[in-house]
Amino acid sequence: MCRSSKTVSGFSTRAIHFGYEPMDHEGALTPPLHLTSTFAFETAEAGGEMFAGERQGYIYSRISNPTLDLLERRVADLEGAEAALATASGMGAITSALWTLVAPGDEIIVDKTLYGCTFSYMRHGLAKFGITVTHVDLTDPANLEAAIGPNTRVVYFETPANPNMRLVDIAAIARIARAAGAATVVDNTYATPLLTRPIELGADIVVHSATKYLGGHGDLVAGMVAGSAEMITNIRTTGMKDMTGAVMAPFNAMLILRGLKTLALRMERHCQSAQRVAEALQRHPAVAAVYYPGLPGFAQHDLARRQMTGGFGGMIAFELTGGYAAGLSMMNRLQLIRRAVSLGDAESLIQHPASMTHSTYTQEEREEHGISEGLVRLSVGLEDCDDILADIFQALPDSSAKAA
Ligand code: 4LM
Repeated sequence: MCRSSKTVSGFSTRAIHFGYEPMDHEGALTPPLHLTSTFAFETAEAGGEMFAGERQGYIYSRISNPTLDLLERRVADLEGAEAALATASGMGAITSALWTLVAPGDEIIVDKTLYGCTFSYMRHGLAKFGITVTHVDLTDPANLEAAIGPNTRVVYFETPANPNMRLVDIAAIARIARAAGAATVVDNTYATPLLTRPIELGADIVVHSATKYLGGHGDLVAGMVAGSAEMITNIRTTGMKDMTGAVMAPFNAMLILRGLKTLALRMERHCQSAQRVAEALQRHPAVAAVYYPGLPGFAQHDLARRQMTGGFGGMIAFELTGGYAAGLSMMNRLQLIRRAVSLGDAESLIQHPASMTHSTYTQEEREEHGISEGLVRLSVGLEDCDDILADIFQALPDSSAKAA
């Protein structure tokens, strides 16, 4: 394993240098790509000792790989965690973690609003194996206090939540969960460790779709889990090695290491542009509601200021006065912003959750879980903000209002 580089402190400095010393690798500035499935043992005895956990070393890339190892240590450092695990996708991160943490008869309490496939995994996946999945509105910690019980093993949520931007108070929820002996698992995909570090606020595990901001360039699908060394070892050797097999390819690890180098720069720009776009949308007569944590009128703006210490993010949800039909025709008039799911890319992306990312909910479930049919989700990209605004304004029903 690579020896750590000199003591470094700033977020970007660590995102660029942490855990890698070029002089350990022929002076190569960029960490080598270990494109190998398996590793040779010096002797048969050495191989046996590695399998028995008596000797350090690489065995097989479904367990660990030097390129993934560097990414894992770097993400752990950025999240303020002891350890991390790279996975094939965000869903691979979520499923590997949860299959490890729960067993039949256990309960998992989840927030009302979740990414569509996470919701589907809870409702149709975990539930099928004798795990009780209870949806609780975690925006009010008192609801957790009332719902948590002796069988609750995990409390799981996203903040900001996909797609409606609801926030959950990580510190308050983690305190209640810990007192009841349950682990708090936070999906930090929207915020990234630059904006919010859940583990520092008391959460036990952080999961990511690294497909999004961590990779940042829309060229891969990947996930990460971060937490204590003990938990990550369990998730690696149980949930990932034996249950999901959701291992990240070394080439993707290399692309994410490249993406991380500009994470802070990119997030700063995403946040700045999203704030401007949210403010402009809010002033437009064709817009009925805008959900963005950086708006003073956002219902949980105070929590956002406390918890999203690095900025309010690049994601916006909004509804038009003309509802569903107006939202879809506005999307169809866009010329620069791409109609696509996913988020956190350089390109601005727009999608309609009810018919796309959250079509895994029935209409009744969406209603019950606060995902309105007319909601439109915008991932504000890295293009010039004036161009993003111009595209939105030419597409909105009443284009007489001026862009900011
Ligand atoms: C999307 N999202 O919303 P993989 N957690 C969150 C997510 O938004 C996603 C995942 C996990 C979208 C994908 C199409 C908060 C995904 C799952 O797609 O498995 O890397 O992540 O547009």
